[in-house]
Amino acid sequence: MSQAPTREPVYLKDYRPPAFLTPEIELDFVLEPEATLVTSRQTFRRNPKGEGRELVLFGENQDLLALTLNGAPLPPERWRKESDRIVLLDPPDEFTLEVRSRIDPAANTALMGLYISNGVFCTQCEPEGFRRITYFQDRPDVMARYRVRIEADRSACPVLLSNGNPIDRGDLPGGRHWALWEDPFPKPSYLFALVAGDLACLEDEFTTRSGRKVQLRLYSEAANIGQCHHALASLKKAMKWDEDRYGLEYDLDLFQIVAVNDFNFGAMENKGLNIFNTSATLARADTSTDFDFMNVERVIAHEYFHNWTGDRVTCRDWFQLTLKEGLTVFRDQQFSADMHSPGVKRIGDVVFIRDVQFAEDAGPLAHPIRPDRYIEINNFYTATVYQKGAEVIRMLHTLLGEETYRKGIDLYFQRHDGQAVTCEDFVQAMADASGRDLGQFMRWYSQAGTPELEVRRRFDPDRQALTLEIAQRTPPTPGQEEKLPFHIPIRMGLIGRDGTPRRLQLEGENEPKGTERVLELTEPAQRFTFIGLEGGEPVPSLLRGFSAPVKLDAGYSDDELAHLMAHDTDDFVRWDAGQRLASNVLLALVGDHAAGRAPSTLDRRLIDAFAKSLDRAGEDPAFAARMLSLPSSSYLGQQMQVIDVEGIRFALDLARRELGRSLHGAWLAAYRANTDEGPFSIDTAAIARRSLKNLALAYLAYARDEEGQALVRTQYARADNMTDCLSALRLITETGMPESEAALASFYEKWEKEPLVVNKWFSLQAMIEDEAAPERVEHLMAHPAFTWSNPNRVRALLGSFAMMNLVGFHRRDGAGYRLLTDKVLELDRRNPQVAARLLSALGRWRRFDEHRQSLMRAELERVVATPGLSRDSYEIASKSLA
Ligand code: 0A1
Ligand code: ZN
Repeated sequence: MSQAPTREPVYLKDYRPPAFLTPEIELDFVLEPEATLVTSRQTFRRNPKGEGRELVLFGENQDLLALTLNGAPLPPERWRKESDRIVLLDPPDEFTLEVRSRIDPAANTALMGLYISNGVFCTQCEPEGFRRITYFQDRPDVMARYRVRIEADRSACPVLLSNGNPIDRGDLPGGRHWALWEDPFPKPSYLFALVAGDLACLEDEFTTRSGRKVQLRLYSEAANIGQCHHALASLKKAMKWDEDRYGLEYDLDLFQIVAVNDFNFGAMENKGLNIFNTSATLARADTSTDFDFMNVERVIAHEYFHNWTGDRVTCRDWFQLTLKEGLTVFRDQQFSADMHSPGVKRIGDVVFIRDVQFAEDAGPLAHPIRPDRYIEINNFYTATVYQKGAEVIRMLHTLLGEETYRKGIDLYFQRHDGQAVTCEDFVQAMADASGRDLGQFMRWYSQAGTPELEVRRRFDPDRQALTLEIAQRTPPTPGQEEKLPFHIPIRMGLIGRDGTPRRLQLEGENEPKGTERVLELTEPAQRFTFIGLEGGEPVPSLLRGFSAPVKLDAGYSDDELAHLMAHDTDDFVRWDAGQRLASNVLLALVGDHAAGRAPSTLDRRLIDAFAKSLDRAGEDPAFAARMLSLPSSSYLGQQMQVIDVEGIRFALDLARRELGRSLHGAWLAAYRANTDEGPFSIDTAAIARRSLKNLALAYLAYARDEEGQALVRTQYARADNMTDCLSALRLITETGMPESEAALASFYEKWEKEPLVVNKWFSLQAMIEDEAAPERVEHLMAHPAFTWSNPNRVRALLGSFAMMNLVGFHRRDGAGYRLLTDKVLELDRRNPQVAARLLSALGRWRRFDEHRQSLMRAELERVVATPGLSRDSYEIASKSLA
């Protein structure tokens, strides 16, 4: 029953309250893979705030079997059916509607609504999947109490789950059984969930701070249950942390998590029944990297935190998505910082913002954290809405301070618990709690683009005064030519010539106040003069902790960068100074390459800076690993007018090789000093040592050094954990060591029964940056283990290739672009959400040279011209071309 999707945008300004409220819904499922019967019984009450006489109920991908109002069939003149909805014409003010329909979960390849993953029935309803289950208003401001009866075959589906509390269960003739669930909390339909299948369970218990016992249950296929302990332990940490840091307690007696193989995103916060991608749940030393362990902990926490920021207080409409996502990402960032190293965590988050979100903000798909229009809301689960949204909450936290921020949060829950609200409601609570005017701050919600700050400095030795003149400017984004100035917090300090922090006294102040403060920029340009600076001109340390998502140009000299790297007290600023130094050197190399000069040596300044960081590596190995990592090709590309694919490759290759060679002894020492002999440990310190050890190994391998290669070989052969094993395998293949093929083959053979490890195997090959990449990726698509039905696998192969293989994807003949487009068009018919996401790799075409531009544009035009294209892919491709 596919219907031509409408491509008309939906606008924030058109928001109207729902015509009816739905206080209660009863759902009855008779589960069969190909023909599941769904009966819904909804009570309706006219909304005093609503308008119009019609009631619109959305429904897609289902056969409508019967419709009764207050028990009687609806006469034809009282309703009409359209392709994606039914419209009741002037229904009574109060009534009960019963809808019977039939759906086909086995045919649901889009993984929205009710579908089957490896024999397990499961649901995904955010944002608009519930309408694929039954006819419903299906908008987040319609909140109902759910009562759900599930009936299924007892042997195929011994486990029957839904939100809330189990009420009753029983057996039926013919080998069937049923269960009844009730969720006491009214919720929007996007938080509904159902799971039925043959699942194993890990159980635990958490006692809340008020002494209530909460049952914790984590379900997965039996074969995976041994890899679920880390997730369960992480859940308990998250529950405790939310009590300690936010005063928020879990509110039901049962919390359930189910891991499934096939899932479009990482996980979903359905009330009391989170559904997770196995990739964000399973973790065991031999199969998972340290990154995976941290990621599981983070995602488990994120979904758990949604119980308050998302479920108890939800979004009025989908434009407000960042209300729950920005805030919940900020909360999970705070959590990870508290669990591990705050500085290193912050640097990781900044790398993501700069590599991914800044790129999004600079391209055709740029949008504010609260968009004001969309064609397909699924396309707005973006780095902007999530991660930039989190930066906006972080700025509020910086402006208000921890204590006042907490008052604002408390006030927000006091006012809005049980409601569906807007971003204004959130910021208003912060404003009221702090007494601050946050009117200008709201521009962060409506203006897209990354502000650029330029800092001019003047030191007056006679007055011992340093003046910083800071100007802000935000480049135009689609549909927003002119931007108004933002309210930007700049956390800063001044580092003296002797390396110590100066006390800060602004002109007009009577005395210095501390060594760190937050400057507030609200005008297009502002001047700040610091006085009383004995001992000469200090180096300003600006944007500490990356206090705002902006680009900052302070005109630092190389000496000043070295000074900040050595002496600043802020991890982000120290690291960023190193990144600036490295960028300067790398961009100069790209320039040389473009001018036909191909230097064979590396600027001494970079080598010296690395030598110093290596010297201090013992102080904090995880931080050192960050200091010793070069800027990414995405970050370098953003700093060029035209992204020079070959130039970036050349510069990074040369820098890695030369850093490896000239610091050989130091790398070797770092490798040895950070190799743990005893049993594997996943604690923060052990992860830190592994990160530095494997980075050292990489530089040794890049140097094509005999001794280094021998170490790589040995590590691959002996590794007792996936971090070490995969690092070695990556280096073997990346540097083209002779055993490359054999190593890949042995890895596959060893891990072919572990889908998540097989994904790593696909991804690693897709990311090898050589000319043969397009053919290799195409060849791998014919591998028996490749399948289009599993989003993780598709992302591992095609996603890694399109997003993380600069040289391969952008091969001059356009083979990479063609391959991506061919496959995305096939995938679009099966899973539009995943297809559209992959397509965004073509979106940045304007940043490349003319030859590549025309090849990329041609592929986007081919996409737009494809008959039957999904709304998801249409929106991405057409906006990319605009
Ligand atoms: N709310 C989830 C994200 C999510 C969105 C859509 C999904 O299916 C299409 C699944 C998950 C989160 O923030 O984790
Ligand atoms: Zn979320």
